[in-house]
Amino acid sequence: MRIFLATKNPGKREELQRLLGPGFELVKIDPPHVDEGLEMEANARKKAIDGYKTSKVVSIGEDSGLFIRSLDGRPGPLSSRYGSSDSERIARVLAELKPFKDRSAYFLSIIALALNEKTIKIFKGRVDGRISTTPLGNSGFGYDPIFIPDGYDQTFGLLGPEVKDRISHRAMAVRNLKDFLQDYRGVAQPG
Ligand code: ITT
Repeated sequence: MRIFLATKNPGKREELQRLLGPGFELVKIDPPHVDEGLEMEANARKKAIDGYKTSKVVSIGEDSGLFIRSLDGRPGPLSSRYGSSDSERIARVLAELKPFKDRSAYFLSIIALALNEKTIKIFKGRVDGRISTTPLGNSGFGYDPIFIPDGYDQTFGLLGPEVKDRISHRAMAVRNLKDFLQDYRGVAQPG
């Protein structure tokens, strides 16, 4: 099954393709400029609908972010805009978090699936953890070098895709999406 994905983030595309597996061909298109606000579900919807309008094929959009308790949920919906590069964003988070003892945080992923311009389904996933004191590991993207998921003592950057693809926010959202698509395909293409 071919699905279009409107994203400018290659790390996100790579992960989504891996998680969807070989039964799905994820075609990346550059999103027309989407004005992202603080409402993550609305952002995901906009990206999915833009993808559908461009491709006229079932499309997904994802909005995700890192929420840190001691920073009142920042960077949250602003995760991709918290600095001009991953290393700048990581440095800012570590600097802001320095005075705090509580380093707990979670990643949230919201995937919107546009079956057409009007029919949009939403799938969510979350993984809890904490922020490390220094960046470690190069695997993944974004804040992976500073996020230690609950139950582990290493960052996603060190744990790599085998672990991340089992427990991440995106893995959880994609599992729900795949369940839906399997049923949807069964109904749309009987036999
Ligand atoms: P598109 O909107 O074009 O898809 P984006 O990178 O701007 O790409 P978001 O608006 O959803 O995507 O921002 C998500 C940001 O949250 C992302 O850029 C990372 O900084 C961070 N993030 C999300 N999921 C992550 C993950 O699995 N590992 C590390 N960082 C993640």
